[in-house]
Amino acid sequence: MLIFHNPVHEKHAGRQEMFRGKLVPCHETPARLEFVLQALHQRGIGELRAPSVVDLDLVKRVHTPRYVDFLARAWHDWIALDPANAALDILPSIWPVRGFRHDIEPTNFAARVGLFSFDSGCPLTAGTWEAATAGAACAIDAARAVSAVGGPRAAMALTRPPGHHAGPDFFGGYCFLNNAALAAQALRDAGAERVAIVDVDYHHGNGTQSIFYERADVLTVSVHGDPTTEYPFYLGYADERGAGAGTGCNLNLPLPAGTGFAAWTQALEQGLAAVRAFKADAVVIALGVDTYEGDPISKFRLKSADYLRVGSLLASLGLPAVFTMEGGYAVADVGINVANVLEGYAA
Ligand code: Q9C
Ligand code: ZN
Repeated sequence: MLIFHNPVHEKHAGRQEMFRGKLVPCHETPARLEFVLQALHQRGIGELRAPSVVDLDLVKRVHTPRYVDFLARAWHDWIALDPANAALDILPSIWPVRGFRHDIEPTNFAARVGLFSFDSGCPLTAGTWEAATAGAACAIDAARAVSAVGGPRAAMALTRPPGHHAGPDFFGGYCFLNNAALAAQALRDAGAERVAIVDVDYHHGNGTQSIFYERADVLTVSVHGDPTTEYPFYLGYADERGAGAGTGCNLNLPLPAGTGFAAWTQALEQGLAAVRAFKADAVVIALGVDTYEGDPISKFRLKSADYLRVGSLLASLGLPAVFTMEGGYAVADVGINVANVLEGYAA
């Protein structure tokens, strides 16, 4: 598999996230990706490639231009408030909930951060823009590679920060730019008429769902922890089927906390059947391995060996595929679990 890895991912390194009234160390750390690179190297899986320069025009068709402009300038604006802010990360503290205006972009910095975010667990840091745009480039390059005549059948964007919680105009859930959505759009632009996104991260891919909710050309499928009890709580229910032209083009398969591999596999098979029925020309896999039994913030019970089977199930679609790296926080085991998916996929 061709693997576009983000060579500047470590420039995004959040220090702390809000949890139960105090700031705690971030779960989404640079070490996660280093463990994946190490496992792939050890097992001789994949061919590594650095990304090209990001296509910002494409990014601004998936996200709103004003959100992209906000992200690009956020750190500069933060330092302009007070040079001492360089020692701190940006965390939102105020949000425009129901009834507030979203059409006006305030000049106040905290107000702008809140307008473009949805939780206080996702620090924006000095290197976030550089890392997120290089990751977006990995996703776009992976999509263009599998679309090229004579290109590989599958490619991966091995990057962080992850992307699937980032919506049209907001960050959150450790995500800033939606790499899976960017890959899907790049596949569409390269000629695929219908693209499916299969999100196997533990958490519902709310950002991806929102980006494509009213579109008939991209099917979004997500297997995830029931939002009644699991993050992101406010989206990801089974009755969300898409809207307008996109009605019927979103499938949520929520499962209760505690779900093991047998029941999880049944849900995935249902999702893959929907992809087949949609007659997708290409697929994007939003690959989170926080479904792992050892994950510190998630509650499914997949074992490392199960990920080999996850890979072979995904391969059974027989479609050109782009993988994006999403969650997985049992840091030392993220590498083996991702490598198992790719090995199972290749076999
Ligand atoms: N104390 C992804 O997996 N907060 N994002 C959890 C735990 C948000 C996960 C709080 C979890 C987001 C890409
Ligand atoms: Zn997750």
